Amino acid sequence: MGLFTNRGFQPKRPANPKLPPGQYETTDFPVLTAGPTPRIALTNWEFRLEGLVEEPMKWSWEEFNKLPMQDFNPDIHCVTKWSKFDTHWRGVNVDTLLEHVKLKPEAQFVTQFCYGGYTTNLPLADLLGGKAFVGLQFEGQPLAPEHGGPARLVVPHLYFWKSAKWAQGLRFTATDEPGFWERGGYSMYGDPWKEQRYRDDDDDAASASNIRL
Ligand SMILES: Nc1nc2c(c(=O)[nH]1)N[C@H]1C(S)=C(S)[C@@H](COP(=O)(O)O)O[C@H]1N2
Ligand SMILES: [Mo]
Repeated sequence: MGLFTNRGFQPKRPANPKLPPGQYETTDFPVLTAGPTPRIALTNWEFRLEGLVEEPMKWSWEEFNKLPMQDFNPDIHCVTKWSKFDTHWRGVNVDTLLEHVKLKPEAQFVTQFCYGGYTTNLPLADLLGGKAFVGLQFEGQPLAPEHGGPARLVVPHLYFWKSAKWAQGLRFTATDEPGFWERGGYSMYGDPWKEQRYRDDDDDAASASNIRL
């Protein structure tokens, strides 16, 4: 060892500021699905807003495709620890969908529900303000069935299990109702930057108060 060699002063590769704690970057797009991939005929497809709304709303595939669409280029973070940067999506902002219903004041949480039966929950605020969208295209192509096509939620600021594939609609609720993985012990909120993978990682009161297993 030379006089000036000291392991403690080795220059360290700076952490990637886009990478949440405990994650690694991948360029693949892994498929994570609990169960078989549902096949949905576009003629039967619909997307619904229901629960605590004055009048429920639904769109056929044709109607949904006439809604204003935008491009979104989020980084996505899976709880199984892969993160994928700069993905390219086209879809409908959830704010745009909500222009078509009047929410009841008690509506504070949302359950995303799906063809195939998967559900996932989150606070209403996490779908608002341009933070979430229903994706119809990925990298310039119609969204592949294994990734949730024809349409899926994308809520990139939360772990990716909070982004329901084969989306069928949003149900507005007064309390935070655990969905599929949440009933199995995963976080009610799932903030990758706070590494909220499991229920035990959740902030205290906010997420614990309304749990109904
Ligand atoms: N309907 C449905 N949506 C789902 C899932 C699922 O099993 N069914 N898995 C979730 C999980 S755990 C993850 S990590 C992402 C994976 O999306 P991908 O397969 O497109 O990577 O979808 C989420 N949405
Ligand atoms: Mo996941």
